[in-house]
Amino acid sequence: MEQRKQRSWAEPFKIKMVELVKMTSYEDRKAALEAAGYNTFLLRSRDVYIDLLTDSGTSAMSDHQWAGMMLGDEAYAGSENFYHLEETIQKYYGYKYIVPTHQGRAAEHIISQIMIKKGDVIPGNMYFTTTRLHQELAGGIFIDVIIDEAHDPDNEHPFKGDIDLGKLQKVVETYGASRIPYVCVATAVNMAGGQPISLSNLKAVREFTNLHGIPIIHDMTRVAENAYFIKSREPGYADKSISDIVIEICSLTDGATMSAKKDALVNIGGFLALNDYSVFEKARNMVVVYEGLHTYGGLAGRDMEALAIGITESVEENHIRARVGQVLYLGNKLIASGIPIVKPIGSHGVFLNAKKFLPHLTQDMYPAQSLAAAIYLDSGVRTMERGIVSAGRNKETGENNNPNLELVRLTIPRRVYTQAHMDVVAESIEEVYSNRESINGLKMIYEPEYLRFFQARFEKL
Ligand code: PM9
Repeated sequence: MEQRKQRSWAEPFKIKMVELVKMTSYEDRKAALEAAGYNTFLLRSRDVYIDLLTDSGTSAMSDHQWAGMMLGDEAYAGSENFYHLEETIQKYYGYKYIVPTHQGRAAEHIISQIMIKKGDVIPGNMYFTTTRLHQELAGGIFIDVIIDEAHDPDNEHPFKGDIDLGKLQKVVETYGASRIPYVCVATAVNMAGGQPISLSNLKAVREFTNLHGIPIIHDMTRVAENAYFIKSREPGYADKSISDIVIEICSLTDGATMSAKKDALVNIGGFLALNDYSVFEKARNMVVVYEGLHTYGGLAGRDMEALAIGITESVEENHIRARVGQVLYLGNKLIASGIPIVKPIGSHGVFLNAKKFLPHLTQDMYPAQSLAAAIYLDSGVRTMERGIVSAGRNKETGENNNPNLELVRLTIPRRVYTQAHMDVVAESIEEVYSNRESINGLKMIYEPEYLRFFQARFEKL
């Protein structure tokens, strides 16, 4: 039989409206960076050329989603869009009860306050900044039970989001099941580099937690992207649809927090999804204190409509293949140029290994923060630090957490940039890499109490 040549792929959409971007001069960028205290979160977006800060709330909505915005039912109570959203979440994710929230951290706040009491411990597959903070604010302590491979940027384990059952067992033995309100399982583990958890591991975690009567709360922010990796890497799933894999993942958990600003293709939105009616009842009561009535939870009716449509689009095979495909395209380009990145390439961005990129800087010189600043200075490409600054301080000792992963995240917004943009980004990283010895470290001169990476300021050493 004739062997068919591997064909090129293209973005599975046509562009109907464009937003012009501005190119800036080196002098403009130097001034903007100084004014921002070398923190890319403090740059104004008008000073940014290609914005790879985050994939959160930065997606381009489809024409269907925009049409849905016109169907907004802005009734204070009982909005039609809430019921559409509820049905969609039940259909695509399988959870029974839904509490809408304005974004993911609001759902994390509610579930943490309801389920965690002082002295509890919450095992999870690597920390996430806002998730851990809400667990701590509720009196709990997060314990990392991800497999060791996840902390090694060069380890090519296909499922670096997996939980180490030995570590989980040890947490149960040390603290007792009664002090573990739930295990927090993230799909497409963000801080590990967008690394997936396998279904076989999740099933084993489910069996183990069932034995001890411990619930699983799923951070499902990037569940469809995780499903893509299961389909392409896990034996037995190649012929399953993304939608079926997503449902299977969710069915192994008891509830979920969702930042819909990622997978679900909206600019704002989130929810808490639960199967336990008594927890749902408490959450539905709490949402009216912090967010808004339980049928809008801090969202406009039109936002809920766009979200319901976004969920259906997020599990379409063509969409998810191209979405993750674009990340792989950029990652493979950088690997070909010898740039040190986290491997395997993850779901929502390419993560530069700043320790290897800038071996002359020690971690207390903030190599990832310095590298993100240097990339911006070179080309106006905005990226994000995911290292010692993001890791914050130990809740008990006040000491800096020193994560093994000192990374710069090149996060790809969904349906926003083309492959040509990726080529420009790769060229900038290559240029910065060739001049890497000239990059100096930074000193932190302002540190806010919570989530310091958002607002900290730095000075050149
Ligand atoms: N993630 C991100 O850029 C935005 C805030 S941190 C820079 O990656 C997970 C896995 C996330 C996440 C946000 C949240 C919080 C929870 N879990 O930002 O509150 O990646 O909607 O969600 C960001 P919200």
